[in-house]
Amino acid sequence: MKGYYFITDARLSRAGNVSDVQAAVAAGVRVIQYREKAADPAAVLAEARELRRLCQGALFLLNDHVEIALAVGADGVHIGQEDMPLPEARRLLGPGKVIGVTVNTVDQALLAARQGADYLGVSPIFATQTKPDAGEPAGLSLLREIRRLVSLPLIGIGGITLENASAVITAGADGLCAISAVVTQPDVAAAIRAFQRLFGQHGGAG
Ligand code: TZP
Ligand code: MG
Repeated sequence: MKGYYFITDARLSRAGNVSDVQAAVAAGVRVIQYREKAADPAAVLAEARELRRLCQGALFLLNDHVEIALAVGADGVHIGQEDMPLPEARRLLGPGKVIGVTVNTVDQALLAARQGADYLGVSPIFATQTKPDAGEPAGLSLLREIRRLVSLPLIGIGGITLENASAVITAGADGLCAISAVVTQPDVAAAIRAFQRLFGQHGGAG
């Protein structure tokens, strides 16, 4: 979970999810999350199958859709506070799959850790327009506090740019995701590599 964590956003993307995921794989990203809020389940299933195929060598996670994750053989899911509860998702997916949980408070982080989350998305660190219902920016203090109490990998998300990303890492994030700062760029792989360099991570050759 260390380094740059990629999440698709077809609405903001210049080149589309397939191209963006190819760029992320080429850049050596280790975790790729397919997040699609607008399409119907049949379309999500079809695209998930295609993206799954592209993600050899990287973990492929489904946002929200536990049943689609199972259907396409994804490596796991990422769920929020209003999604299927973690114990239920774990029961369906089994112990071998990755389950990440979005948390907005220390209490949510402690509960998710107790319930067996594999990593936490701490959100939103800064103000974001990408997820209108993300809630009030938590700032770096929430990340620091969760870091103090929880040993799981922490992924910072929300309003992260190249300018503020180092502060997120210093506050205790193992990884981070920046959506708009990456998928709106003409060269997605180059944008990802710029974030990876902040971790001293070296991307692939493509
Ligand atoms: N979850 C919490 S904030 C967010 C998600 C999916 C959106 C992050 O997008 P951006 O463009 O990096 O602020
Ligand atoms: Mg969700």
